[in-house]
This record gives sequence, structure tokens and C-alpha cells, in this order.
Amino acid sequence: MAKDLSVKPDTAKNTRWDPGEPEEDRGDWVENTVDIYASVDSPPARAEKEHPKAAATAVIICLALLCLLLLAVITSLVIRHFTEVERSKRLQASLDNLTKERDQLQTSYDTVVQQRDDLRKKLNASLCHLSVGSSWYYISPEKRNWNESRQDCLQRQSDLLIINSKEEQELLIHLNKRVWFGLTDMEEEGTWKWVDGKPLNTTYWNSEQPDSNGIPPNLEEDCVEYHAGVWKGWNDRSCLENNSWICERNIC
Ligand SMILES: [Ca+2]
Ligand SMILES: [Ca+2]
Ligand SMILES: [Ca+2]
Repeated sequence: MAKDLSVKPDTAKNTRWDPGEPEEDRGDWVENTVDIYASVDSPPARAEKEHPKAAATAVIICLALLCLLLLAVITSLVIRHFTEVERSKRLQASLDNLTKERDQLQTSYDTVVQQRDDLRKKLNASLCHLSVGSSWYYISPEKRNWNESRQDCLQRQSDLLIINSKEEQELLIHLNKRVWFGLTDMEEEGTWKWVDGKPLNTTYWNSEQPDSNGIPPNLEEDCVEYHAGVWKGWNDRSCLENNSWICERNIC
């Protein structure tokens, strides 16, 4: 049970309160336990009275700092948001421009393709009205024998050239190249036929040709070439010799 220090001690009970005196010198003093309570007027009590104010100030400062930190975070997030929005707008604008350019290029491409097709049609139409222009020609960059040359032409949906106009003979002169064309007497010596089976009428043989006088061992000369250079005419030659060749395909 606690007692108030303000109550005077009962001397009859020899109550002692001297913490500085050794325990062995206490004499006949009677031990008495006293609980001490801080008075509201004591110095420690005043210090405790001031603590709530300091604590409140510290709490306010902490809250202010937290508010500032929160405000900084929110401001940073807002700035970042608007930056991302602006970036998104710029990207969308770039995408729109690229899409527009793509559409313009597609339109230009379609126009060019249409113009190309129109020109091709006009070219084919104009060629069909020319006796020499009614055919498509292919001149090989490589050399093969006559039969192999004809096979290549057949694979191109054409055949070796049939010279049935003066213009086609002039084409060979202008070409100025030794080439096989579609004339042969391999079925019957001396009977020349075009590859379409038609007989030979107009000829442009070189002088002393055809002579069927090949280089051994290919003495037989049953195929015909255009001989460029000073000859500028036809020459019968062994079908086994390698030559360039010219294909013809009727496009009308
Ligand atoms: Ca022809
Ligand atoms: Ca012959
Ligand atoms: Ca010859």
C-alpha cells in the first residue's frame, strides 16, 4: 500500500529514511517500506509535462515531410504521365504519316503497273501490224548444237527463226552474229525445209553455199546458220557444231 510523502512520519514507530547511512548503523530503527509517487509539482513531472509538446512537434514535422515526399512522388508521376501522353501522340502522328506515305506509294506503284501494262499492250498491238514485228525474238548468249538450240526455243514456246521476210534477214545482218535458224535438209539431202514444214522459197545463201562440205569428221552439213562478218549470208553447217541461236514466237 503506498503512502503519501507529505504525511509526517510516526516517530513512535522509529521510521527511518536515510539512504546515505550504512545499513549496519541503523541501530534500532524499524524498517518501513515507503512507495514514492512523483508530485505534480516536482521537476521530473514538469519535464514529462513538456514531452507531449515535443512529441507533437516531431509528429507534425514527420507528417509535413511525408506530405512533401508524397507531393513530390505525385508530381513526378503526373509529369511522367503527361510525358508519356506526348510521346504517344508523337508516335501516333509518325505512324499516321508513314501510313499516308505507304498509301501514296501503293497508289504510285499501281499507276506505274497500269502504265506498264498499257504500254505493253500498245507495243504488242503495234508489232502485230508490222510484218516483221509480228514476232518475238530471243538471241541466246550461249552456244549449242542445232537440235539442242531448237529444244531451247520449244521450251520458250517458240521455235528457231523462220526467215520469211526481208526485214528478218536485215535483222540478222544488224545482229551481226553467227546463229542457228530454223532451216534444215536433214530429212532429204538438198531439200531444204523450215521447221514448220514449209518449203524454202526466198534464199539469202552466201556464194558457193550450200556446199555440204563440213570439217572432218562432220562432213555432212544439214543445218543452216547466218554467217556474220564479210559473208552476211546463209551457210549450211554440221548440225553437231555449237552456235548461238535465235528463236521466234508469233505474238499476234
Ligand atoms: Ca519469221
Ligand atoms: Ca545437207
Ligand atoms: Ca557450208
